[in-house]
Amino acid sequence: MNKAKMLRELFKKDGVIKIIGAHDGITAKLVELNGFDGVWASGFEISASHGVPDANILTMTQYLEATSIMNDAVSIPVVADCDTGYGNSNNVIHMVKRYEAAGIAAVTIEDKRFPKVNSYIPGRQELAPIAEFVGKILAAKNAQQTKDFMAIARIEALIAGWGQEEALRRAHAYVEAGADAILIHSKSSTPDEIMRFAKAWNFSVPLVIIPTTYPMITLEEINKLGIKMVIYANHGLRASIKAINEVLSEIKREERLDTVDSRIVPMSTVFELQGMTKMKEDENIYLRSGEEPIKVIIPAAGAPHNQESLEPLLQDTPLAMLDVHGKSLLQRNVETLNKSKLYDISVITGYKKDAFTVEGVNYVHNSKYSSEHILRSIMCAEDKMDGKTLIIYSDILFENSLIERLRSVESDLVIVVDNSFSKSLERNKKLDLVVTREALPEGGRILTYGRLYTVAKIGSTFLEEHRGAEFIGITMLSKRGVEIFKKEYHKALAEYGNNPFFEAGNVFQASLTDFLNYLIELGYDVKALQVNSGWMEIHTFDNYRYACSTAKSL
Ligand code: SPV
Ligand code: MG
Repeated sequence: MNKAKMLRELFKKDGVIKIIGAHDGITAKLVELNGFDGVWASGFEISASHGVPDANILTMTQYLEATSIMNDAVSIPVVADCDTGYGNSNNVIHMVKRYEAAGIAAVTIEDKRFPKVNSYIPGRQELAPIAEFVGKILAAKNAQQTKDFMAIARIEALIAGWGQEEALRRAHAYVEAGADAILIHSKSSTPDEIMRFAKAWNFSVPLVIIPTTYPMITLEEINKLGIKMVIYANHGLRASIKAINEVLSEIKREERLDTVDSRIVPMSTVFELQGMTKMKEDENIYLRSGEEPIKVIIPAAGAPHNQESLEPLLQDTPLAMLDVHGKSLLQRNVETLNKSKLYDISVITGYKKDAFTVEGVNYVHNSKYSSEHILRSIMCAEDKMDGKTLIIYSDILFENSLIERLRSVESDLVIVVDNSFSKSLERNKKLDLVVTREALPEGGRILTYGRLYTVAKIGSTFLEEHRGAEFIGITMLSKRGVEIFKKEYHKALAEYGNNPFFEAGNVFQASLTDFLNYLIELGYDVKALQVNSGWMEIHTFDNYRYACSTAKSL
């Protein structure tokens, strides 16, 4: 339904139509979100938002542009304050064509002389002769192209001090000329003169009021007077000026930002109002590049476990949210992934889930994190795995060069391994060891040319002399790899259930490495990409200190 029709329907329904002033897209959205029936595209607000008086200083095009921005931002009707119609009847004809074409539901024109001045400004409030204004209404009604578009005639006789009789005389003439509603304006500090006018009103044409100076009038009283529409003209603008002023003066005074935090909305609220969520959804569908999209899953659910020296730091914080020189581990990894244009990142939370504050990722909660392990956490994001997927442990830091190397790999199931781990062993940690069928090149300097090695076995309990490398916690699954992963996972669940599953007590407690072993035993080809730098784990306090000092020196 077009918006003019929507407004007409509102006029047909019982009760008072409530519209409120706005001047830009975001205030218009707030009007809609707060449940008002429509937006009042206030000339006073639009002028003020340009920093100029409400006295036809702006041109019609400027008012129309602001009004269209509001109209485009909302799905409710917009009633445009068109002052005197921006000139004589010729200007009114042009104005109606332009506003109607822009999808505005209704225009109001007031019976003052162009250029007008805001009704609350004492002094010059010059009324147009009745005949002149009747001509404008005729011009407006004749210019409109669709039947539902409304022209509301605004009477300024009470504002100009010409009294009730003149107001009623004008109102009758404007109804005769075809006005769709009569806006009777008053600057009295009580509703008395409006009440008198409304009580004397015996036409079926609806009445509209703007109770700015008699704010004590209730909606119920308005309804009882038979007034059909109320315009709360400018409260949004005035609220925002007060709020902005207070916050700005405090920032100036305090010379810092955090003291005003509780009085401002988070950025996320602005993003939401701007329609960022919808834009992101659209991007997922329409924004395409030649590259295959890659999903990222970061299981970060686990509570501290076997990390004695770090545990005091992990009382209230999951490891992924540990601060590494001013940014959490997760924030750093998300930025690294973003650098490689990977934005579809799902983080599985569990332990201390409320501590996860990194923005720009999807959070999926594994409520059974205390009895389940990484494999189950990964599968909490199963529905996200619908194409090439990277699984990255949350307790490592890595450079995006690793991601770039993985991106060019053509295999279905690939893990990243490092065999420069004699130092890691000294770090007293249970490693995920990897044995490859072919020997990995050894030494500090290696050239692999992206060669992949076949994984024979992976786990932490087999003999060290068999070890070839260490799994660093990054796995890449191709689209087919994802299909294999999901299919075999469900089979494993069905077949093993609560029975021992490789090095784990059962499938629920299985690590990713148990599952990779399972895939290898089933005959799938799991490949290893060898690296010997560009990452580090955070398992001990020493690791953590090293990570902080590295981050500091960057
Ligand atoms: C406006 O909001 O611009 C109005 C209402 O026209 S008033 O300020 O009361 O004139
Ligand atoms: Mg106005």
